[in-house]
Amino acid sequence: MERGVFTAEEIDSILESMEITDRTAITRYGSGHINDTFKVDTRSGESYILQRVNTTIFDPPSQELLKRVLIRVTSFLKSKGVTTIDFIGYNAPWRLYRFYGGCTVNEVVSSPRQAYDIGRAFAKFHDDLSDFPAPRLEEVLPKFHDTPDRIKALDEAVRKDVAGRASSVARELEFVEKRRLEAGRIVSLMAEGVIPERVIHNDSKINNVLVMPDGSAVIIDLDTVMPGSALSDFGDMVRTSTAAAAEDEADLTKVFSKKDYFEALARGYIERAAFLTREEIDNLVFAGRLSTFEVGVRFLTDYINGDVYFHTAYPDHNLIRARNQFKMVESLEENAESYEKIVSELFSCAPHKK
Ligand code: ADP
Ligand code: GN1
Ligand code: MG
Repeated sequence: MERGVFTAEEIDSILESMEITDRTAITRYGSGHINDTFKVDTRSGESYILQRVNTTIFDPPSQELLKRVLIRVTSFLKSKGVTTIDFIGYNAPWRLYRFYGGCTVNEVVSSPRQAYDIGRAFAKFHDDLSDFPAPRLEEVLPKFHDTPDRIKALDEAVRKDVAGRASSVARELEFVEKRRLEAGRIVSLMAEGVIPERVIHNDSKINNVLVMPDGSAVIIDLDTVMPGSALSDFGDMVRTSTAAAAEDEADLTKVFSKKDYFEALARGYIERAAFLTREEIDNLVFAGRLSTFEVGVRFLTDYINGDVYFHTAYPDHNLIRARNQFKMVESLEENAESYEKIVSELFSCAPHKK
């Protein structure tokens, strides 16, 4: 999907409706795949993030629901003293919030220490939300991590083949076919009540974490905070924070999961996530493969559908991403045994329920 095109006049009128009348510069910002994000500088020296939520993914009723959910979640986090997104204006689909200057956003991890910090930050996020009050948080995007449902969407895309691309991805479809059966493991364990439901982020990739100048982490992009399994978040951390290269690296020899990053990530997460159950711990390594596979399936589906969901910068971008993710899955499969060993060693010295 192309990024949205907006004139300076359109953006200024949105800003005026949010009482910002002294802007000096508007710059496209970040590399998110979904929303249109701008940094706004003002004469007063204050900077803001202005964001237009994707209206294809969030239709008008979901926009209103999303706003209510975000206000519930951020108010709850703020009541606990957690630094979070601070909405200054919210005129759906547009919203404005404080720009955290001086922070760093990484696309790939470049040291085990960074991976450790990411693991710890999301464990704290889960812990902070562990006593989220009733009623159950509404699901703005239902079945978000229902992997079999994502495969069903792929099957549907192949059947319709609207962009005439299905025949060119036979190898990738075969890769999916071989893993179809195990894709339902986490949703089934949740349905059976073996894996608990928690309030989770659902999009715990590395560039949704701002690293503040004092080294602390602020978790952003809360549009997908919904009930789900902590395993989905841990899985997406493994996908993005143990990867040696970015998710759209085309040279597949550079794409693999790094064992020292995994060790650090898992250590950071497990040390802080004292709430984890035995069943969750037992599925952490599997979750890494599953989340990576799921995102690969989604990129492939979008490629076949003619690039209607994720922002793309060139025609084969989604295909390059899908191949990259499947290479990463292979690497995680190869490392499975050693990663299981790391988790069981970490678990044996951690203060969890046994
Ligand atoms: P998307 O849903 O499109 O991924 P995000 O909310 O993640 O949108 O924002 C896109 C990028 O903008 C982030 O990866 C980050 O680089 C930057 N960003 C978002 N919010 C802030 C903020 N409050 N301060 C500084 N940078 C931010
Ligand atoms: C999207 O918005 P962003 O870029 O943080 C997507 C995630 C995918 C991710 C893959 C709402 O995340 O689910 O895992 O791309 N977000 C949505 O990089 O679909
Ligand atoms: Mg994002």
